Amino acid sequence: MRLSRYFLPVLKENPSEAQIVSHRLMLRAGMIKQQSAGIYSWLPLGFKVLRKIENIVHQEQARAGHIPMQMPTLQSADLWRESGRYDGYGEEMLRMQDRHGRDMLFSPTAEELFTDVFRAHVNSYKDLPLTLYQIQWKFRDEIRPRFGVMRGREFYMKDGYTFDLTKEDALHAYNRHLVSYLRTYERMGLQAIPMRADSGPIGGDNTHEFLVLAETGESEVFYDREITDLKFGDRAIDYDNVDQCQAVLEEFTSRYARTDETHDEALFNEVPEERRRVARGIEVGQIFYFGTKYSEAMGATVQGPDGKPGEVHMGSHGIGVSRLLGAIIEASHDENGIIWPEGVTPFHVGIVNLKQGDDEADAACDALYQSFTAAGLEPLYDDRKERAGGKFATMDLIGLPWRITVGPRGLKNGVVELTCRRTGNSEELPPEQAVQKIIEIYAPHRVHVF
Ligand code: P5A
Repeated sequence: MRLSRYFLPVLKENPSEAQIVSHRLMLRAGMIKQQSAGIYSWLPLGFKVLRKIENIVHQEQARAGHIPMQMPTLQSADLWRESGRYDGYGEEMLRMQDRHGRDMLFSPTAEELFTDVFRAHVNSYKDLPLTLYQIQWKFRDEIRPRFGVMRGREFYMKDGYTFDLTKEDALHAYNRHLVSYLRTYERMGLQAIPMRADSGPIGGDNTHEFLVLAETGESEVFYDREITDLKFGDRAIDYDNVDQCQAVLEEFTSRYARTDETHDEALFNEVPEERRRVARGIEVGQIFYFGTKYSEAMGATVQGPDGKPGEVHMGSHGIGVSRLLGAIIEASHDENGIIWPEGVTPFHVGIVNLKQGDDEADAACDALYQSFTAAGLEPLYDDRKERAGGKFATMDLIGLPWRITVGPRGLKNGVVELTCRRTGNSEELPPEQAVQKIIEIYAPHRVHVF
């Protein structure tokens, strides 16, 4: 993309309504525009990162054997009356009526809808286990929407639903989700710690939240510092292997880590004092096992091996896809702007032409642009007739991890400058070598687009 032709409405001034750095930077970098409280338009740069995050989620779900589909955002209230949640859900549910006076709602979550599809089409235990999921807009009429996309009213969520014949199988599905989520967040450059939590209106006793440590997080968290040394890394996991998934669960959840909702001071005090940490965290996901709560209320059964109707054990598993943009920026920025991890960056590399209009500089930038495009990478080429300082400031603000600076002086010596956004380190090297280096850096981050 050439910046002169892109739509990147960056703001020079700090927007006064933004209280935290991620919200401020998303507005300044022209990623989102507020339309009403907690409701945002996703401008091209923000939309691009949202898609990158979404694609990583899809890819890791596919690896775990989970099946994507799409549900409507508007639902009939009758389904929620069946589960008993219509009256109980409260003010957060946006309710409306259609022209016939029928009660409708904008989905805040979709346990009822998935259970309805299941009961309509799945009859036999032979069709289990089954995990269906979607990535779809949700609406919760939060009393205090704030911090930009962190606590929106309309937000984008991955929500998955597991259907199993026994509690044991359902707990394997739970573990499988935990493992796949660890991997998902790490690919986005995040450390998200699974913590024992409270299940709220979703229900059930088994639940973990995934928290990214950040001073601006809304949850208070208590944990054993040793947890932060754990890395999922590039392990090969067979997601159908019960023991393997169980082992990862135990590794990542055996140390003390709880949100304030479930915090137990006496248990916490058993952790050696020098390892005890009290901090704040951003909840980027939550997994639940709630047994037969919805299947029973809504009459979803399958025929068991003995020919009799058998119960269906369920869980649901969520990732805050739009919230993740805020969480990533909170975890990765400096005073000049965002620093995108390679896995989610909107463009792979920025090209800054120091002397637009100079034949040699223009030709060198065009050649770099072609090389990246041919290699399947997306460069953002700042081809505007602007002073260098302004171009650097824009690149730093929007946070591309790598920048190539091209100017007549370097070209005389056959070199361009390659700069790392995170460290600020630069090196001079021939253009072909710069291209090669960038290609290698991104090799582990290629995202197959669904
Ligand atoms: C799990 C999937 C559920 O709704 N039902 C389907 C279960 N869980 S949850 O914890 O309530 O939500 C899942 C994740 O969505 C994000 N989230 C939000 N993001 C932005 N703005 C909001 N108002 C908001 N509410 C929830 C969180 O990341 C949460 O973990």
